[in-house]
Amino acid sequence: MRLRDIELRIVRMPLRSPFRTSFGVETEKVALLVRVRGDLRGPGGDRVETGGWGECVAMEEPLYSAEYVAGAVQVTRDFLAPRLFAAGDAVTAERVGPLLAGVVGHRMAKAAVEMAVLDAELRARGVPLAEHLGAVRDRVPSGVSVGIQPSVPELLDVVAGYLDEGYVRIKLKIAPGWVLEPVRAVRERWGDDLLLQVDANAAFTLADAPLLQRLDELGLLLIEQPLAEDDLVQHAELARMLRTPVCLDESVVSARAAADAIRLGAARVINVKPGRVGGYLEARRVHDVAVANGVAVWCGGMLETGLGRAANAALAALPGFTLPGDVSASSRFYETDLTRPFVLEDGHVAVPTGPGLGVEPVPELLAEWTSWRQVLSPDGPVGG
Ligand code: NPQ
Ligand code: MG
Repeated sequence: MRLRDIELRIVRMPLRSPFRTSFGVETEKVALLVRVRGDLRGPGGDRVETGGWGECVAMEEPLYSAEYVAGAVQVTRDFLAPRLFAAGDAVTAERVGPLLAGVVGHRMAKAAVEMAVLDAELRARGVPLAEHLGAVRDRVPSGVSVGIQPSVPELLDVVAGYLDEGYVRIKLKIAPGWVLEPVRAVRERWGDDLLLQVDANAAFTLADAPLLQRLDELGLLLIEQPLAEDDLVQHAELARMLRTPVCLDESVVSARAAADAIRLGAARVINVKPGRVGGYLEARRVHDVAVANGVAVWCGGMLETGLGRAANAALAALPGFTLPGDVSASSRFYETDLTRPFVLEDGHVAVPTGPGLGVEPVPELLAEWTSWRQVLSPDGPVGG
């Protein structure tokens, strides 16, 4: 396709309740949305106009990863968009990665642009994203990520609420000082059949191995990202000291990183987040590498709006996604979602069936929640 313009929007959405992790507390979701418009040659040779949506999962501050919203805006405006406009007619979702490869890193920014181009192409062709990616399911089992709570009784109340709603798997956020007591309390209250796992968001070091070994008796599905993002070798060392499978999130920034982690013995499970690895096409390659090595994957979450949630549901429907992911209902984080809401039905989220993402922002909500916008064109920024 040929891109006519790229609109960037920062939207701010209230969270239903604060979400505390080992790296901070979030009370509001800030998302950078990318809207591309352009045209492509239709089946009859005529030019067909199309448009697509992308969502950048970078947070406002660089606490989970090095990327952050203002940086993503700047790199998109100054380095990514110009490369795509310069490619003229030759822009396809498959080509976005190669066209942007000269820019080092900034995977979340690149992922959002690729997602928008992919959505635009698929909408023009009438193909759902799930079908394009190779999905084999029409709904995906839904897990929920539970933030660090002020006390164990409050944690038990929050978990009870999610189980009543039907979530099929519970993930507890852990941090120094919030490990054994909360996890043991949840295990004792609901018994051995509860699918339970923990996520440390890189809060520990190898010196904490004796503490983490005590989780072994609690029958967890996995422990996610116990050590630092760039600590693959130490993750491998820790994995040898634990019976609980080590799952990597932050460390897996590409299919190559996934292959390295598997080879080193640093990951028996991988959390796939499309933004973190540079897009849905690279996410599928992470899936393929894992499947080829007998490693289970599941789809992570970044508090996406309905746009990213739709795409994550499509990805999670691929055959190698054998563990329930963090693709929750919209109501997990939002009173009102930007798109039609994703709901929990029998513990599952339905994979959208419409062309492309299969969902779009509700215009009034998009207008209400947009705090900043700028339109980029081949001649440079327009207004803003
Ligand atoms: C994780 N997500 O798996 C992340 C971390 C995370 C669902 O646990 C705003 C935007 C706040 C993205 C907080 C879940 C966030 C965020 C935590 C991502 O590690
Ligand atoms: Mg994580």
